[in-house]
Amino acid sequence: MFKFFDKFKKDKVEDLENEVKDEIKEVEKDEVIEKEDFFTKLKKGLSKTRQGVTDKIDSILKSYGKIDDDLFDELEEILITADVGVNTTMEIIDNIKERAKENKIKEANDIRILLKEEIEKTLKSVEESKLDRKLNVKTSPAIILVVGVNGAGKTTTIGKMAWNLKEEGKKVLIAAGDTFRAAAIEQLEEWANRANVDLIAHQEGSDPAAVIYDGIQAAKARESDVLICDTAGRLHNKKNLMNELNKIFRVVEREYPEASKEVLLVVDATTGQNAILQAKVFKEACDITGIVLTKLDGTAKGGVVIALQSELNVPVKLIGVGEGIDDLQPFDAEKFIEALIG
Ligand SMILES: Nc1nc2c(ncn2[C@@H]2O[C@H](COP(=O)(O)OP(=O)(O)OP(=O)(O)O)[C@@H](O)[C@H]2O)c(=O)[nH]1
Ligand SMILES: [Mg+2]
Repeated sequence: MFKFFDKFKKDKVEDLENEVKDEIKEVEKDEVIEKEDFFTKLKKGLSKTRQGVTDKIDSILKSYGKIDDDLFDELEEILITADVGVNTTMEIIDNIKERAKENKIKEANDIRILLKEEIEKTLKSVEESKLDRKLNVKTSPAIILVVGVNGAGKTTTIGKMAWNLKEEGKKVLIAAGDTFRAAAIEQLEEWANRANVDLIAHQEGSDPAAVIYDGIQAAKARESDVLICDTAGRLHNKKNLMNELNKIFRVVEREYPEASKEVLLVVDATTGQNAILQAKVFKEACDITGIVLTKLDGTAKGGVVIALQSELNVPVKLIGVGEGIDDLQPFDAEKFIEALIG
């Protein structure tokens, strides 16, 4: 009788152990799929730029066979069309020419590797100290101020970022600092619900700095790890924008000096060279610590990330490759080139 019971117990334990092992295998499989998905998503997100850049480069290199000046002119045109920017493009092409001469490269096809290396060099051209593209949220508390012109993708990015940080195990709070219209607050509320994080909001038309003030007090009381603040992009002129942002910054300095600070500028990749101009204006108005480049999935102008990096000396930290909550990725220069040029 006891023997039977012991065997029954042993079988049960073995069954349970096998079940756990199976579950672990499933989880490991999911992780592999997730990792693949990340890169696949990036590749898919960059497909329009790839069609505009890589495919054209491929056909030109094939059609030329040997290197000559016309080939370089055509390469130059492709990069400029992809919004790599005139100055940055010239620099890249000049370097390739020089290296091709030095290394006595004659075959057009051998240019590809030089091009890849030169783009990578440009993407990594920000100061060494700024090459860390991780968000400054390692120590708690942290505050992230999100700025940018209207329609750039600030609110959407905040939703995605809140979700990502929550997935990492952080306690996240959002402050609705864009008080320009009721719809903006509702939109943020929707994202906060989706990401399952709390939101601090006032009524439409109220003082944004007061919302941020309340957000900070709430973050302290609730012991939040990260407070993410939305701001309005719909300001009539540069002076207005600077005044409002400065007021917010003063509140943060005064009320939350212990928090690590990140000021993220959100720019829309589909606006191409305009994104660079915007970034320059904001850089004058405030101390931007990172750039988020959104809507890369909707444009053939993905080359703008290269120009942004070479002209601004501010690291691109995140990229948006779709409208879904999981469509925000950390920017990785090597993976970006791999997805773009292969
Ligand atoms: N395809 C695509 N669409 C995006 C991405 N990021 C944002 N969007 C879309 O861009 C539009 C504007 O985004 P918002 O987040 O509302 O932009 P905002 O900067 O908050 O705009 P305002 O509040 O008007 O200043 C929305 O329709 C978003 O879905 C992205 O990475 N890819
Ligand atoms: Mg918004």
